[in-house]
Amino acid sequence: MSSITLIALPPRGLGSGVKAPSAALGHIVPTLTKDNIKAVCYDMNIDIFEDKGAEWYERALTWGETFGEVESEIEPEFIEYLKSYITEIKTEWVGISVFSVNSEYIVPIVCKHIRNLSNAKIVAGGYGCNPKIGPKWKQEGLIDHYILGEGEGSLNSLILGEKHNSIDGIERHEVENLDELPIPDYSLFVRGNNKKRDFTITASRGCVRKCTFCNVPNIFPKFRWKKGEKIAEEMIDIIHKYNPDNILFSDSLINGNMKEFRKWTRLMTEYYDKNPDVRIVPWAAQFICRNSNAMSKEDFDYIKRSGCFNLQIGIESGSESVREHMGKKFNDKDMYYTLGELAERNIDVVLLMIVGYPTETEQDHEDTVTFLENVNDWFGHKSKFIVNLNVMKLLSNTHIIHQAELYKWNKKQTDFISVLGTDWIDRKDRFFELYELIELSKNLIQAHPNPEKYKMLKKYDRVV
Ligand code: B12
Ligand code: SF4
Repeated sequence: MSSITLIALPPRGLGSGVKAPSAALGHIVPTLTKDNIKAVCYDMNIDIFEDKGAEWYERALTWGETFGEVESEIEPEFIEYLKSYITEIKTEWVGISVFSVNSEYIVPIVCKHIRNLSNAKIVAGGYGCNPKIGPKWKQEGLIDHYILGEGEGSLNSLILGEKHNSIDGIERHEVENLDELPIPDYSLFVRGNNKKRDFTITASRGCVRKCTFCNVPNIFPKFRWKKGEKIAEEMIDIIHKYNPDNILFSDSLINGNMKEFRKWTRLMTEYYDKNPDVRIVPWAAQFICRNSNAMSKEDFDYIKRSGCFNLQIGIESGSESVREHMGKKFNDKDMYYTLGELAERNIDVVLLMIVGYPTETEQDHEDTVTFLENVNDWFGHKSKFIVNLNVMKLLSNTHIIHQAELYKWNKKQTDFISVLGTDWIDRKDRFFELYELIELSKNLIQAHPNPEKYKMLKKYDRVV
């Protein structure tokens, strides 16, 4: 029987990053078991957090994120920890799950440790493994193979010796029909990470929007979704198996496909109504504002009754014109309608905000200030509003970076000069705007940036 040890690398971040076991492993495992491939799983995030505590985890996070430049004294301690954490490899394969670019620094350290322990073949995958870094790791002998895109099916092919375009190539694998995927399995973590936790469900992959600043349309070119019945089935399965604290959706937008969203929120409401002994498990997800024709008040009732407690909404800016340029496709009226309906039902909202979008004028910035200063009063203090402020960054695989005729930027991608906005929106100004917003939104709960970490990263001149 073929076998693989799957390791989810840090850092994934505090909060859900250390509370919910790796969704990647949870999703890949049952497809492997279906092919009779035995899997053993490690989630380094949860385990480090439990073994070393929150403060150490956060310092290690900064060490990884800054590629060893800040908190560098953590490195020997991390290596020591790794030696006591993974002491033997009994499988013929090791799969490392590289959650994001921020895990790049950890990959060589973990791979060298595995090479010292065994002759297992190593394969890397996950969003932190891209067409540039995968071949580099392979060439350096750190890994034997890399797989781009989704691991369901592609990893089976590698282990079973079958050809697959996503192995050691440039093509990303995307599962065509999400309804054919087995129910996620979180039972194979060596440290029993399946107890008293949050669990992730993926109801769709990709996105129905194509916002100019976002890399999702490029990462997942095709929007794919599961049927409402399948989503409800997965939720009920997770509730019965693990009695989770919360269910988290990994979707870009949980209400991307309204038809299926409506279906599963109704099915879950009916399920709870019919089974009054079952605890209603709170769920959270990313969400988009829609108008009242697309989402009725009844839809909001089912959102609440199916257990929703928190929605993260990419409001991005208080200015309608900035949002329009971004391609968010909702106006102020839709936004007030959505936030109002959520407030009526006491559902908490994380406001994801971008500071210094290239077309942002001073007036646009003022609109954001007004929004953040008043949002609690406007909606009667019924929902908790949590603000997540980020400085605009130009990501490489986005629509906006290709609009060279509109924007000029210097060699540092994070510095750009807008010819559409007021005068300049350079890096310093954007930071100034960020500080101002942090100050002015003190009436709100601040999710990001964490002031202490922000100081550290500022020192390093790197912005998250
Ligand atoms: C939920 C989420 C989070 C949660 C994670 C909670 C948790 N417990 O896992 C939180 C909020 C903590 C988080 C944090 C961050 N995130 Co995030 N996150 C997501 C999100 C929305 C879903 C991830 C998920 O669960 N997907 C579902 C699972 C099933 O998919 P998966 O993990 O990608 O795994 C699949 C494949 O990647 C592959 N795969 C994975 N591992 C392996 C291993 C092998 C061997 C193989 C073959 C295949 C394989 O197969 C899996 C199954 O299909 C994605 C966007 C998205 N929609 O996917 C962004 C995303 C992964 N995050 C991203 C980023 C950048 C971050 C942060 C760095 C943000 C930041 N600046 O702080 C941090 C990371 C921590 C840090 N500070 O360093 C980027 C990564 C891009 C990149 N190229 O690196 C994404 C893609 C968002 C984006 N559009 O840019 N995130
Ligand atoms: S910002 Fe959100 S809504 Fe827009 S494309 Fe990205 S994931 Fe979709």
